[in-house]
Amino acid sequence: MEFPLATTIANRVIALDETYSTNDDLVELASAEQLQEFTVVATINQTAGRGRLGRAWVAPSGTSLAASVLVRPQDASVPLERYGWIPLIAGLAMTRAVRRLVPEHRVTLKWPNDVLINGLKVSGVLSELLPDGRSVVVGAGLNLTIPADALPVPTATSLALNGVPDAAGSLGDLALAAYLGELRRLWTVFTAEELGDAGVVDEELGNAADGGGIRAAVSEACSTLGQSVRVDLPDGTEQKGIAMDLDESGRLRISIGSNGRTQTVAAGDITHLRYE
Ligand code: BT5
Repeated sequence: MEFPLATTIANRVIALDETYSTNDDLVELASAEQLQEFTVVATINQTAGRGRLGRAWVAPSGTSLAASVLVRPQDASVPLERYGWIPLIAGLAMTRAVRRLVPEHRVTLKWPNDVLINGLKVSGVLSELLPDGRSVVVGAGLNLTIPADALPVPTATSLALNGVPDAAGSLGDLALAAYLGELRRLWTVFTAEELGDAGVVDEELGNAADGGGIRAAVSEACSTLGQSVRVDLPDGTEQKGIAMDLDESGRLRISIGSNGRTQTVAAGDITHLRYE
């Protein structure tokens, strides 16, 4: 499918009829040629989508948007320790885009990268740093029209299942345009925060020079905070506690037990324990 609306927001949209993984495509392209920031690879037929930690992102052909966006944090002097915000910013952009499409439902961000409608996953984000260390490919999957009997896992949902019509097959373009619009806006604020640029004022996020705008906005959308959670850590161990807040790098701080001990988690899988 073509993405005429999204093309007005990105610097370039490479629309593919079908591909294995839009992240792989963009990583390969960006390694081969000099691409502008906000170059996008998008399709609604992704056949070998990747999730985090070697997992798969699965959707029947033509029912889910896969989009990867190139950003260059280093061009804006974003230090490496702040790169943790990038998937969170993408998740927040998707949360806002989905909220606009389903205003009557509860849309939240589950740390670090899932967008949930009423607790069910409609979108996931996978960010990958390019070998040059300068660029990041931010990939997002968004379930558009997957019917109930074709959901890949029982914890998934789609926009259509929440009442969003796919008028003339344009939902993918509409959703991508909404997402890219939010992502560009948040990116401008994020990079201005890094530069301490007092000239950038966002109507919702306030003055970038005050700092904390992105952290406050992500925290507001993040339904993990305040919850009793179990964290499955990449080393195979687990930790239970209360998710308290996000630190200056976007890591999740968890309070454990009653003696005020905290643990900071940079990567891991969170289970909101009330869903168990
Ligand atoms: C993610 O990983 O959620 C990141 C998914 C990123 C996909 C995009 S699509 C464009 C770009 N190109 C790629 O190749 N990837 C990116 P993770 O947090 O690891 O979640 C994966 C888990 O979500 C799976 O193990 C399933 O349990 C579940 N899952 C798989 N497909 C799903 C779907 N369509 N909807 C909801 N949940 C799904």
